This record gives sequence, structure tokens and C-alpha cells, in this order.
Amino acid sequence: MASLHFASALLPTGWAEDVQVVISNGAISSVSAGVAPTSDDEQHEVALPGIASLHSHAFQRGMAGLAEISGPSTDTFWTWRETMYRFALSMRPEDVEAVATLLYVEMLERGFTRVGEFHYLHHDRDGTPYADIAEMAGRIAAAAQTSGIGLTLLPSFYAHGGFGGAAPHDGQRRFICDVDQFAKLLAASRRVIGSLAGASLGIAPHSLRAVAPDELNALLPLAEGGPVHIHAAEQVKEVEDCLAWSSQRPVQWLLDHHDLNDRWCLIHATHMTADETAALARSGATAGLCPVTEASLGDGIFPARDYLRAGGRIGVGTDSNVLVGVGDELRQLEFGQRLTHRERNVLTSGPAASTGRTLFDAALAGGAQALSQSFAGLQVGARADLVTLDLSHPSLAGRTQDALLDGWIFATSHGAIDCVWAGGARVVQGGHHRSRETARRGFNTAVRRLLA
Ligand code: NGQ
Ligand code: ZN
Repeated sequence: MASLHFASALLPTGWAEDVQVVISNGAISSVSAGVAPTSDDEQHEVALPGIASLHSHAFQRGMAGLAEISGPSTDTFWTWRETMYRFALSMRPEDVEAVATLLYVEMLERGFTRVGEFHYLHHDRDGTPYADIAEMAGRIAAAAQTSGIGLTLLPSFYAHGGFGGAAPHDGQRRFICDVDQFAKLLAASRRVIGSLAGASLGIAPHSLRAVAPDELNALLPLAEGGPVHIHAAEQVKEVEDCLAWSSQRPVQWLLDHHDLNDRWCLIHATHMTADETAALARSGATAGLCPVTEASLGDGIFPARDYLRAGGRIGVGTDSNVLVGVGDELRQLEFGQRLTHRERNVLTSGPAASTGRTLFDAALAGGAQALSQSFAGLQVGARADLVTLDLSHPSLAGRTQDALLDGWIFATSHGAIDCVWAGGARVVQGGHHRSRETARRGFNTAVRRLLA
């Protein structure tokens, strides 16, 4: 049992002063506001709940910055994807573990305490399953264990290279399963995470490009009530191909064929009509936004203003992990709207409301929903995932409450976070994860070898 005391903390009811949080067995067992610190309390200044990166492809952290050279023709998402496939084909299980370990360490240092790992790099380099079909899932779980991050593993089903059941490309061979194989993979993944504290499981039909309608129907019961994540409408070409195949756009097709509800998370959902935007908002599903990756890949801009005004739920994900940070995602989300609408403070909840606070609250709630966490924020029963701010950072000087969130999100890149607890363990102190050095060494060794 540990007892922490904060001069100020963001609780589900809002900011509170003099807050004591008691942690037992990795979860919050009591929260009391307006109490003086006792001699048993470890004291800190300002606490926030950790939030989820609800969409990550961990292995892609290994190629961050390596796809910024122009090719022979116009570079697009699709040319980036070829580079990404080549990188994926080169990685051994130990490389994936080393890369994921550093990534999860970085996520924790930058305010993410849970990750939704949309995991599709399943098989050996020639496309045959490993002797243990969940070998790669085990590597992801090991990285979560080493770093301490909460893991929601989302094994991905990938069967086709395009709409209408097109055959997969050779570069996709490590991702491919049929439904029976996937059921085995999922059962093995359930065992893998069974021994990992705070871990949970969902499923990730990759996209309507990669999954046929009958396969999607067969997959849904396998989730056993867990979350369902799917990429949708990220690229204009995907929307056009979906229209050619079904006469419907991807989000419209999903709304029409499935009961989208709070178990569903549509990743990106970038290209929607006004009707799709309103209907997705009404469905109760989460839109899993990845603003940094969406900018990096030239995807387009999600209609966040209209979607939020219609009551839509959002969470954020670091996706390709080219840059990793809570502040980076929330800032990019708001900046995309500013550039689109040529206004400031677009995603705010009303007059005099802090934009940082609005975005943080939305991503906290949406991330918890999308990763099936029953409690969001610092409350009894929640996993003890907390972040404290370093008030010596110049962009936080003289600020309190919501102004701290705005300072962190809009005016810092690094250095605003002091300590992080994940599942009750203090894994980050003074901004440094306890495994930072070993994680960097492991990552650097793996990536140097991959690039040699
Ligand atoms: C992914 N990434 O699954 O890693 C995809 C690329 C695809 C993004 N969509 C592969 N950002 O969509 O076919
Ligand atoms: Zn993705």
C-alpha cells in the first residue's frame, strides 16, 4: 500500500486541493480531498490521471524519421506503406520487443499510462506462423511488462490486399490469418496477457480493405465483449475504393451493417460526410484520432469541431509512433482545426473554457472507453495511473489548474512531466523512466543492426 498527497489534483469532479490518494494492489483504493498531508504520505505538487494511447503499431517506432526522403514519384500514404512493409519484413521477434520496450518507456515518460496495441505483425519473415502462434504477441506483452504500461492487446485480423476480398500482397505476408488461425491466435494471446497485471484483450479487424464482410461477422463474437477496433476512411483512395465496391463510404458501410456502439473504436475516420459525422457521433463509438501520424502521412483532417458539437467521443493514439506524447497529439488535433477553420480555440467546450482541459477530458474518457476500462481518471477502483507535473518548467510557471494543462499541451514539447505511476508503481521520476537507459541500449542495438 502507498499513500500519495498532492497539493492539487484533477479528479473526475474537477480540480481539488490537498488530495490524498491511497494505492493498494495497483489500484486506487481511496481518494480524499481537503486533507493535510500525513507523515506517511509521499508528497507531490500537481497530479493528473494518465491517459491512453488507444492506437499504436509499436514496431513502427523503429523506422521513425526513415521515410522522409522523396521517392521517384509523388510520395503518399501508399508509398510510405511500402517503406513500412519493408521495415516490418526485416524485424525478428527480439527486435520487436526491443523497439516496443523503448516505445512504451517513452509513452510513460510523456503521459500515456495505457496503450491499445493494434498488433498485426504476427508471423515469421516468410509468412509462416511461429511455432508459438502468439510469439510476437508475447514480445509485446514482455515490453509492457518491462515498462509497466497498461496493455490492451488488440490482435489484428488481416486477410486481403483490398476491397472485395482481393488477394494480399507479398509484403503483407506476415500479417495474414484465416478466421480459424485467428481464433487460435486470439486464444493464445489471451493466455499471454493472462499473467500480465492490468492487461486486457480486444480484437482489431484491420480495415474494410483487409477484412471481408463475412469474416467481420465471424470475428465479432471472438471478442467476447472486449473492444473492437478498425481502421476506417483514413485516405481518400480508400473511400473511393469502398464506394466502387459497395456504393457506400467506409463509415457509412460500418454504420449500416453493424451496431456501432461503445465497444467500437473507428481509427482515423478522417473522411466523413456531415451525415456520417453526425451518425458516428450518435452511435456512442469512439473515433480513435492519431493527429500526429495523420499529419505525417498526409491523411487529411478529421471533422473534430462538428463531431464534438454533435456529442461524439474521441480518444487519441500515437499510431506510427513517429513522435510520442500526450501534448503532441492534443496540440496537433487542435492545430488541425485552427488551420481548417482559421480560428483559435476551436475545440473548446464554451466561453472561458480551457482548450487543453477540454481536449484532455475528452481523450481521457474516450481512451478509457475504447480500451474497456471501467473507470477513467483518479477515482476508487481505477488502475493507479497518475502523472505529476514539474512546476519548475518555465511554461508552467505561475499557473494553476487548467492553465497548467494549457501550458503543458500548447507550450512544451518535453520536460513538463515529473513522475508517473503505472498500476501503482512509480516508473518515471524526474522525467526519466527507470528503464530508460537499458531500453535505449536495446533499441539502438536492434535498429543499428536492422539498418546495417
Ligand atoms: C497500419 N497505418 O496498419 O500500420 C496502417 C498502414 C494499412 C495507418 N493506416 C497499413 N496509418 O493501412 O494498410
Ligand atoms: Zn493504425
